Amino acid sequence: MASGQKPDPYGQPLRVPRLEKPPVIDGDLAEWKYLAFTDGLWDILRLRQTPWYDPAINRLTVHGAEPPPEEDLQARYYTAWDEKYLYLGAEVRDNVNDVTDPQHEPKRWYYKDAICWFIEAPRGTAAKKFGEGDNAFCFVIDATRPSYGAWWRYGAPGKTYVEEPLPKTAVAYAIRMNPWGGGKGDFILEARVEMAPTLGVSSPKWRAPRPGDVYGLEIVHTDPDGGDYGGHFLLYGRGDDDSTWGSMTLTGPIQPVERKPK
Ligand SMILES: [Ca+2]
Ligand SMILES: [Ca+2]
Ligand SMILES: [Ca+2]
Repeated sequence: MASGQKPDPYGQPLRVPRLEKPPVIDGDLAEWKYLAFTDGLWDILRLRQTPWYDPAINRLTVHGAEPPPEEDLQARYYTAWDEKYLYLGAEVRDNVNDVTDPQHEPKRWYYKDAICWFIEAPRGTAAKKFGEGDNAFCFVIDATRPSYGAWWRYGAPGKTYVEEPLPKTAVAYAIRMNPWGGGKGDFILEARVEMAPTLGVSSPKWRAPRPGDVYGLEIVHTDPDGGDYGGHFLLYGRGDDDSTWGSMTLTGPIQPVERKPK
């Protein structure tokens, strides 16, 4: 553990590589997915085996005729960085795209299909809930790209739970629906978020990123599929308390997995 930081709650450091070439944000992850941090395919059955799993939070919902749980939601998530940006991606199979919310408010991404990266930068000493240094970068999987489609929840010195759209100049994202032709709820999300105008606003302790810097990371993926509040995957964390978030280390570039000739 680096000094002056909360311990890694799971003893499982998440090593997030730097990209040498900036991706094109077009809804196709091919140019960087093998150079990013990913730990493969997630579904509810795998989540159930993790140390942060809580059946009251990590769950899927049934609204009548539903496919088996592994077909309700399965996803691969990708995370990387460079000098200026965090790069965030996901390839998802979802049985229903649901972005309507009976009590819609712009900040209610969690009542819609959405993927959020919760980032604490730098990883601090005290447990907080969206205080200084805590950020959530949230993408509603609505192909019409509404004004609340890219959302930023954050804390700052003296402020908690600030809710606003990600500044337009700080974010680029693309959503491609039904990318494999196998399901209308399936999608690819590709995004980049500029760090200085987001992480730099949230904490005066943030500095331009370097290999070895440690951030907190949790990924939250909501999947209501009809009705109000619904399915919810949490990776590397147990909710808004940043002491439950995984420990993410920025590393130098990696090479794709090599497949050996026979
Ligand atoms: Ca791309
Ligand atoms: Ca689903
Ligand atoms: Ca869904």
